[in-house]
Order: sequence, then structure tokens, then C-alpha cells
Amino acid sequence: MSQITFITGATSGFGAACARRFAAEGWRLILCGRRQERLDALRAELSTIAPVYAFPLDVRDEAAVNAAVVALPAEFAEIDLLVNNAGLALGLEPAQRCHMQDWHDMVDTNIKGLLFCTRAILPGMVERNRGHVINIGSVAGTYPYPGGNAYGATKAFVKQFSRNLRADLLGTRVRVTNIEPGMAESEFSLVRFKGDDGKAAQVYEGAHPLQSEDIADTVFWAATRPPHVNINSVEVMPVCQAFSAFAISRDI
Ligand code: NDP
Ligand code: 8X3
Repeated sequence: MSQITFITGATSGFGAACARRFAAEGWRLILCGRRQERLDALRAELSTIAPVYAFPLDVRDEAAVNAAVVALPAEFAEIDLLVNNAGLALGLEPAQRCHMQDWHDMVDTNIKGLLFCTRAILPGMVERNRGHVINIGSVAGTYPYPGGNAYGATKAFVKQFSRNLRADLLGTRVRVTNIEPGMAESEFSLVRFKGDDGKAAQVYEGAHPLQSEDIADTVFWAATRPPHVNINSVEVMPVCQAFSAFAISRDI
């Protein structure tokens, strides 16, 4: 039987690219996200090449996550790979001007949603002594930048949670990886700027950002190493992005 991957946030960007990549490689897909019509379109596109089970799910809803995992059809129940991809950044204002609701939404999705999915799926992996959790972190979880405040902090959580999972899973064959992308073109900036497509386009203008397929390629690579190899983390940036010096304010 082919392997099974459960991909959260499959309706766009990295998640949709992962769905296409894993389908092309013969995996069975469990796909979720909030937008039903996107899921329907992806199911229609991919079910000609791979078995697809797709359903709407808001990862912030703990009871819905648990119910969805319990309700998986038998042929999709033994998940080999969880890709904790659903996530978002909201706003780029300095912390003192941020909207509290944006912080709630990022914590609820990027941290709590990832915890709910992991907690629902991990016991089965441990019981089968087989499985892999790939979390989508970010370079923002390591390197601070102005306006990154709560978003970067949620991804720092993902980094440390991934490492702590490795500690807990020692003695099992369950693997954990944190993939930390830099600037990548997707709906990420459109969401961050709340539908302002001009602002979103500016982020990528004149640059050569990563594409969702680059991240899908990295996820697939990490998932297909020999079973004794655990890729702890992968930090991946476009060549056009790097670091700059510490900022110094000389007038305070
Ligand atoms: P997109 O906005 O293109 O995709 C985000 C996906 O997450 C969508 O499928 C969306 O689906 C889903 N999602 C958001 N909130 C929820 C929710 N509450 N429940 C279920 N699904 C949800 O962005 P990316 O593909 O770029 O982002 C994917 C991940 O990669 C995120 O975790 C992001 O933080 C991270 N990342 C992105 C980078 C970038 O530069 N693009 C760089 C580093 C990390 P729907 O709206 O249908 O629910
Ligand atoms: C997304 C990358 O640098 O826009 O996680 O925060 S960045």
C-alpha cells in the first residue's frame, strides 16, 4: 500500500504544492483547509493520479481536529506523514500598534492548531512505531525583523516544539523535521496585508523569491530519507535574500 500524508493548509501555497508533489510520487493524500471550493478543485485535479480524502477543517478548532482524525476512512487512517503547514502572518506593524486579534489568530493557528493536529495524530504513529511529523516553521522563528513580533515568536515555538518532540520520541521510529523557509511567493503576503494585493505584490517585486514547489521539494526530500535518518531542520532562503547588520539608533 502506498504511504499516506496528512497535509494541513492544502488549499494554497506550500500545502497545495506538497499535495501535487506527493500525489505525483504515488502517496495517498489527506487534505484540509478552510476553503471548501479549493479542496474540491484539488480533489478533482489530483484524484486521477492518487487516492485523495479532502475535508474542510479549521485547525484552531480542537474538537473538529480530533473528530476529523477519528473519522478517517480505514484506508486513510494509518498516517505516515503529517505536514503541519497551515499558518499565517497578520500585519507588519510594530508591536505597540498591532491588533490584539491578529496576535490571537496567529497564536491560535500557528501554535495551537499545530499542537492540536500533532496531538491527534502522534499516538497512532507511536503505536505503529512509524511516522514523520514535518512542521513548517520559518526563518522568522530564528531571525528577528521589524514587524515580525508575534509571527516570528510563533515560529520560534515551532522550532523548539519540533526539537522537544524529538526528545520525547527517542526510542521510537517516529521522525520530526522543522522546515524553515525564507521569502516565498504564495498567498502569504496577501493574507498578511489582509487582501491588499498591491502591498503583497511589492514584497516580491524585482526579487526572485522561493516558489511553493521549492518548499514541496524540500518537504518531499526530508520525508524520503532512509528510515534511520532524521532531518532535524532545514533553513532555506532564496539567493536574493540575506542578513543585514544590527540596526543602531543614534538619536536616543
Ligand atoms: P498561503 O497563505 O498560500 O497558505 C496558507 C494555508 O494555510 C492555506 O491553505 C490556508 O487555507 C491554511 N490555513 C490558514 N489558517 C488556517 C486554519 N485556521 N485552518 C486550516 N487551514 C488554515 O501561505 P504559505 O503557503 O506561504 O504558508 C504555509 C506555511 O508556510 C505557513 O505556516 C507560513 O507561516 C509558512 N511560511 C511561509 C513563508 C512565505 O514566505 N510564504 C515563509 C516561511 C514560512 P484556508 O485559508 O483555506 O484555511
Ligand atoms: C515568512 C517569512 O520573512 O516573511 O515566514 O517572515 S518572512
